[in-house]
Amino acid sequence: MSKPSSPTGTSLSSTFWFSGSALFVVGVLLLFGFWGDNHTSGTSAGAAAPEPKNAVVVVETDFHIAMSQTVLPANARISFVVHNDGHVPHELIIVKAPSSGSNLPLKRDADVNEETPGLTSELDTGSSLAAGETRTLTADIPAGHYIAVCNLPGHYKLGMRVDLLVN
Ligand SMILES: [Cu+2]
Repeated sequence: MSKPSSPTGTSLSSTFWFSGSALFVVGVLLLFGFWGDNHTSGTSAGAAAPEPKNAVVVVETDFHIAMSQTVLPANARISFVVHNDGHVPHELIIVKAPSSGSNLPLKRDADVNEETPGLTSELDTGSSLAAGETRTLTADIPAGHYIAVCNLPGHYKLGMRVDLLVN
């Protein structure tokens, strides 16, 4: 009992975590804002309305996934800015699943079985992100219920899953 998990310690660390994530979100939004300015100034026609820029910030830690939005627009081009803020590699997949994210079918090594019929993958980082790495992926997702998962061995069961509603 030398290291009690005091409520003070918990709230302190989550305060740090939130401020770190908030800074990262602000940085990404600035990045997208600047990019948008440069992009629109390049078009001299001026008639075309700028497309809405849907940027979803995904911050992965050991072992949690935080997303800036969990309700997403259907059939819209969405940029997922995935950042690994943990100390070990993480990946991200988004699969369509009929039910809640906590009971996906697993393989023997506790990975989500991505071959399960009905678990259509809409996004996949392909390889894992190293600690500190950021990767941007775009997807155009049909309406439905989805689950974002880090599917490295055991990470799903450790809590790296988020339910998403696309509508
Ligand atoms: Cu992971």
